[in-house]
Amino acid sequence: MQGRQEPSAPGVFFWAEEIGRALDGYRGTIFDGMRSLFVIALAAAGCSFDPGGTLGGSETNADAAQTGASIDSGTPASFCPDDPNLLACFTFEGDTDDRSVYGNHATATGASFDTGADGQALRTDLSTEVTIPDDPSLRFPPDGMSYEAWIFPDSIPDSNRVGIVDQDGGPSIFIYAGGDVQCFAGGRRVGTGPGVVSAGAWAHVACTHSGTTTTIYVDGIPKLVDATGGAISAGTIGMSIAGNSPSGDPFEGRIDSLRAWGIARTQAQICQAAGCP
Ligand SMILES: [Ca+2]
Ligand SMILES: [Ca+2]
Repeated sequence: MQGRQEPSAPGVFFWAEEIGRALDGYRGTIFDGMRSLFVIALAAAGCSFDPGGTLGGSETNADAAQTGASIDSGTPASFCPDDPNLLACFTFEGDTDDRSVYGNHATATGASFDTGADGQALRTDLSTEVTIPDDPSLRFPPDGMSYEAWIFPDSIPDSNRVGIVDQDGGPSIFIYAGGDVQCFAGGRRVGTGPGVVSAGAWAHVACTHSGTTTTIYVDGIPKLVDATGGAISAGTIGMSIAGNSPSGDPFEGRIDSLRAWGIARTQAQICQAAGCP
């Protein structure tokens, strides 16, 4: 009551009645407003969880669910942590920006974006070129590297190969005839053999090299371990996504959640990225 004149007893009753009438008047407005906000919130929640969504392509979400991929509508910031060992991190949420601390953004021609394993993915065809200019921060150290990505091949080559990620003269992942995932690192090219990835389905592929040992993972499971490698040589002309660096061997399909690390990630870490149970 500070700052107000103390009312007389009848004045108090009058004042209370006035407040009561005012509240009666506001009650409906307040409840209507709350109901409107609730409806808006429900609509927003319904929209964000709509599996049909604006991205469409429910068959790919089903495929992603089968392989354990996250199918939420975005990528958490924790996917691209401020970790100096994370050399490049692409979520492909409508762009080819590198969300690592280094910001090694890719330039893309002939690329588009489509439903991904997590949010949106990069969609590529025979005309697509996605390249990252060389930068010292993009070069792997001699004793540790990892690539990991979700891929959705539209087709599997009958012969030759298609590039997933390649640092010319440095580490790469290619898909060879019949769905054979091959990794080059530490002076050696090794492969899983055919049949580990298929057309029309999401698969998580990863390659790590420790300075001696190359491991190729598919859906978080080691498919090839080779301990006869040596020091990693890093390329110096940049990196290509969905093709050979500097050109050729284009990959047709979708690529999502691509990371390059300057360390050999552990099986547990690869498995987590692959959505292993
Ligand atoms: Ca994505
Ligand atoms: Ca090359």
